Amino acid sequence: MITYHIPDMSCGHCKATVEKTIHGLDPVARIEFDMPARKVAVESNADAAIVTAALAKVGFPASPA
Ligand SMILES: [Cu+2]
Repeated sequence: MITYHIPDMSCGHCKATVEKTIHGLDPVARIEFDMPARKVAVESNADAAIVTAALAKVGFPASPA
C-alpha cells in the first residue's frame, strides 16, 4: 500500500477523477481516501511513478506521503 498526498483533491468530483484514473491503470486497485488530509492509500501492482504521472496528467499532482 502506498499513500499519496494530493493537495489539489478537495471534493467528490476530484475523488471520482482520482479513482477513475487509478482504476484506469489497475482495475482491481484498492483505494482508500482520506479527504480531510487529502491523502489516498493505494494497493496496486501499478508502479508508483506510473500512478503519479497519470494523476499529474489529469490535474492532480501527487507525492508519496
Ligand atoms: Cu473537486
